[in-house]
Amino acid sequence: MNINLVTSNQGKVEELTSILEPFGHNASQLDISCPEIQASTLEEVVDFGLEWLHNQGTKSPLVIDDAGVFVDELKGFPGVYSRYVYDTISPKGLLKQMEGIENRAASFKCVLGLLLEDGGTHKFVGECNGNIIHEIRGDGGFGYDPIFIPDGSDRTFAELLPEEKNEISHRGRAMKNLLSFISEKGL
Ligand code: ITT
Repeated sequence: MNINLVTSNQGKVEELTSILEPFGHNASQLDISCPEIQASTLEEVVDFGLEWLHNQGTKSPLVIDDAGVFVDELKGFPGVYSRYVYDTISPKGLLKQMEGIENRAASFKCVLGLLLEDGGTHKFVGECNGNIIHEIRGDGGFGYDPIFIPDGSDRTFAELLPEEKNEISHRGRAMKNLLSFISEKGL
């Protein structure tokens, strides 16, 4: 299948492409920023984005990806505001907000939205639990990767090889669900 990845985020494009290609799918980026509504869940953002793209007549099949990091002690913040927090205070600023917080538990969540040529829409979710560390570590990945250690690892997402991150990440897990769906449907 030829899939359009509708995102402005290069890090997402690299990860999604490297997961799709071994399964024989071609992926190309459509650098369109969907208007993002103020919503309390990633799912609502994805539903709105899919409807908007469908109404615009954007070439399908296409995939959108909304993701964020949810810190337990901050009641899930930055969560749906992850992009805004990244652009304003950056991961360093988030570490500053977390000074003195002992419970560092956090999770990444990714919701993928799929719009098919017949107008059908589907969502796929993946999560990854772990901890926010106290400093920036590693050069790989993007976004908050240098401050997050997934459960079961002693390295941050930014210290893992891309294929190691994909194996356990929120996005990798959501993509596994999407790939099972398209293979079951014979797409
Ligand atoms: P698009 O909406 O154009 O796809 P975006 O960067 O605005 O790109 P999001 O709204 O999903 O994407 O923003 C979520 C932010 O969370 C993103 O900018 C990153 O800083 C961060 N993020 C998302 N996935 C991540 C990952 O796998 N590792 C680290 N940080 C991630």
